[in-house]
Amino acid sequence: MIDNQPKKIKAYIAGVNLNDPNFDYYMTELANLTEANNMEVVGQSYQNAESIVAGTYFGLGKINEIKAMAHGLKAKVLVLNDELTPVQIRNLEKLTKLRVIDRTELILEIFASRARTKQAKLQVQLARLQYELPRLHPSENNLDQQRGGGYSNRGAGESKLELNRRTIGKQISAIKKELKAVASQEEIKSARRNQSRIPKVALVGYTNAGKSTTMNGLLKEFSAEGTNKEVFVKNMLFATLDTSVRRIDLKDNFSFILSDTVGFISKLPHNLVESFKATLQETKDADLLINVVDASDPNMVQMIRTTQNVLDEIGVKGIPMITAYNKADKTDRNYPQIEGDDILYSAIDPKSIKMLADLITKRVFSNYEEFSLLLPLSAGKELAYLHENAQVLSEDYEDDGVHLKANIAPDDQGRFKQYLV
Ligand SMILES: Nc1nc2c(ncn2[C@@H]2O[C@H](COP(=O)(O)OP(=O)(O)OP(=O)(O)O)[C@@H](O)[C@H]2O)c(=O)[nH]1
Ligand SMILES: [Mg+2]
Repeated sequence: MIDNQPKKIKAYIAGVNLNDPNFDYYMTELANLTEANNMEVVGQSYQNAESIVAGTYFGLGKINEIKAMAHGLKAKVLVLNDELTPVQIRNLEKLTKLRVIDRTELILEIFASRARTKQAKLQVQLARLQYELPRLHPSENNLDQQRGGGYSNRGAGESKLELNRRTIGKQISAIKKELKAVASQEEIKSARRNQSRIPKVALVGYTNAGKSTTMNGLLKEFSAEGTNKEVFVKNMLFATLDTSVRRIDLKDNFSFILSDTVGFISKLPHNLVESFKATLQETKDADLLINVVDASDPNMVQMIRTTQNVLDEIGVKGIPMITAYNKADKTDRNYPQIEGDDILYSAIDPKSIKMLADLITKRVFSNYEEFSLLLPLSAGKELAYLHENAQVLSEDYEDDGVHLKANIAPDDQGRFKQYLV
């Protein structure tokens, strides 16, 4: 059989451990990220140290060791666990004769290869340019030739550098402008959603945990549009880079708005988080977060911590949260089951999805209260509002008006005071 697959570039991964208890976990993530970027991890090593060596990241002895190991394993690329300074990258490339990629560039490359929509593409491009800007160097002749090479005399190099900086600067402001235009359309849509009382629930969590699968499960069970509105699911890191928003109609007239968004990983580059602000807005506006966790992953606890750290970084505070332990079918535990405020479930199991929906209902509508109302027949607008924004339990048209029983959100209760019976 002829193997048509292009050969994967071999990569050696390495990092400096500054006595960090999570170091091994970060290296596992780094290996997964490297594979996600279509490279093959052929070996790895690390150095324990009190501090990073300013000019070269590792000490010289370690660099020589890595060079020998990596070349022995036919690696072409050295992937490092932290964001490095431009000087460190350049020096390491000279000393190891390998292409050096730091963690930030690796994540940016994966995002770039996954971006499909205009907004995602612009956001990734913006983060990339912002990463590159301080990394331009006088020895570089043009933007395509980012590193190494170039023996131009200093004066000429510097003016070229200024030109490159200006070009990138201009590109950055052009992209920001375009993003603003895209974002303002999104804002109009989200403002409309925010006006309505329908609760907003956001799926969040570590990448590949099963957020999109959970959304599809809920759509299948509870949406009139059903499978037409399904979102993209794949067993890979960062399958989702956009936010999808869907309406879920539960039984008994309960509805909520559900959003699915980009997944998280440790040490997400700050630039990337910044440029994905618009995408993450839906999470900040939510009434309830569902933190989807892969319960079959041995690093589950660190993944939960990672999600919490990213939520802190994007400024999501004080929103109630359900922790949803997914992929229970890959564990030996009984599911679905409610565990305190949380749930153990499988997103591909209808019974699990129904239990998750019940839990969401309980949490989201817990502060709703039941009222008996009598509305005059002329109050058509108020009636329509109740149907849209409250849970109408019963409705009888009689001579004196419309007799209603409804569960009403706290913010709406004042509005219907005059109709109480
Ligand atoms: N066995 C099993 N597989 C699941 C379950 N839920 C999701 N998966 C699989 O896990 C992989 C990732 O699922 P997604 O729903 O794309 O995960 P995500 O959290 O949206 O991931 P990103 O968008 O990449 O951050 C896919 O291959 C799914 O089929 C589950 O309950 N059981
Ligand atoms: Mg997804």
